[in-house]
Amino acid sequence: MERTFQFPEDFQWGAAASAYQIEGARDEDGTGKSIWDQFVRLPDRIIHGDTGDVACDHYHRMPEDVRLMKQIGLPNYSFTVSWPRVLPEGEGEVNERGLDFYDRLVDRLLEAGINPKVTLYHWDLPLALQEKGGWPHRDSINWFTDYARVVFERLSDRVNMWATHNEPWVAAFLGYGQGIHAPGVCDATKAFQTAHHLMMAHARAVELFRQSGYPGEIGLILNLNGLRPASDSEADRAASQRVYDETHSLFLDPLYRHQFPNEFFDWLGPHAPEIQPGDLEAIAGSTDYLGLNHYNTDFVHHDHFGGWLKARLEPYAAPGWGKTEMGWGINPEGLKQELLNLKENYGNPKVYVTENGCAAPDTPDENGFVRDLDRIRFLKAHLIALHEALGEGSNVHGYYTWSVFDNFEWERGYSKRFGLVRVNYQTLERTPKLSAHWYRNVIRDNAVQL
Ligand code: GCO
Repeated sequence: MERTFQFPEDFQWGAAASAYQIEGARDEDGTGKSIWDQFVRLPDRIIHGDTGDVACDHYHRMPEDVRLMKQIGLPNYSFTVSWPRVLPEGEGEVNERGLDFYDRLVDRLLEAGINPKVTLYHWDLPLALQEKGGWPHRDSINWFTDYARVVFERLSDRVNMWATHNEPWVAAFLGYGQGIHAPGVCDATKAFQTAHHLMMAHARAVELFRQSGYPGEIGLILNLNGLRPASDSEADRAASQRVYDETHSLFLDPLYRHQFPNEFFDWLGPHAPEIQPGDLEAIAGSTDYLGLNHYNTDFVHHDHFGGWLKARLEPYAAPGWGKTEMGWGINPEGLKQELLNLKENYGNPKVYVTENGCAAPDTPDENGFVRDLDRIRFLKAHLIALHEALGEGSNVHGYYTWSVFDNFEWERGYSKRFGLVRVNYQTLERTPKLSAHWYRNVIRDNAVQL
């Protein structure tokens, strides 16, 4: 018998993408270089040597892409602004042609009846600022706040939903810790300092937003994936707590508990970030909502040779599920657990699921059409898990799937596809997949059918 999972009347549906992953046009209209423009040119960092130079060519095809978003029925679209397109040197002179692109994008979206949601930072730090020390430098807080002011002033008359950062954990620990993302630095201490400066930059930008009286709400987007100790051993449980502290506590504790994870900092010893007087007060309460990105769950093993956390992750797939094309364990219950964890341990803040989706094999037919039943199964199961969390009191108000289009998947280049819409990277032709048609019906009905 078919079951219907009906969502609340004002539930927010949408899809997300990010500037470096879809725009291309990295040398046009006065845009500056980002740390990703440099990183992708280092040998062996990106599969197949792919770059974001062209990506989906969204910069030139934006009107067509907005029409496509309307066609697939998106009421909301979450995009990010490329900092170096707006401030080529990261600070100082504004590149009006770069800012004009986002101005036109917002107008096109509103004309199409689509609400724009703007994230200021999705990892593309201007290279000029990295050369001045980057996020490990305390000045990064002011650089970001000045950049935020430029974008607020241009778009805040039409944009009412903002986020400061997408996934500060990734920007800090993959960019400055593990070195598998730009700028490719491998330094745990710099990574923890970066995470703190990202939180301070978030807080100062929110302070500016609120003091300026801009309309709407502003939040922070965190990747909060599921963690399970690999065994009941004290060593595995302690390792799982350390991974939880780096990926969750480091960000959630100062925001919602008005404290830093001090025991974790003590364990980290020399890697712990330098905190200045007033920093905690600045971060505490500095968000109107939390954006929750969730993809997968991992087992956590203690591993004496497992990097600075002395831990090793192993994908966990729930019974009846396997792994996605990214090798990530599929566990829809993990999304419900993350939502209920926020409810039970962090004061049940307002939450939007700002990213959820999967990389799938996506074999096209002769017309480029992809019958992605596996992606539909993934999305449906996660929406049902979200619905269950709602029923248990989660303060979740929306869901954005990742992603609108297939796009540049960072160190994996174009080898992994997450989109509702297939992009043929030779012709740049866009073809909505079966999941786009399915998602349009979910949005129309504000419900999921099982
Ligand atoms: C992230 C990023 C996206 C990724 C997506 C798939 O969450 O890592 O926001 O840029 O492309 O999550 O990995």
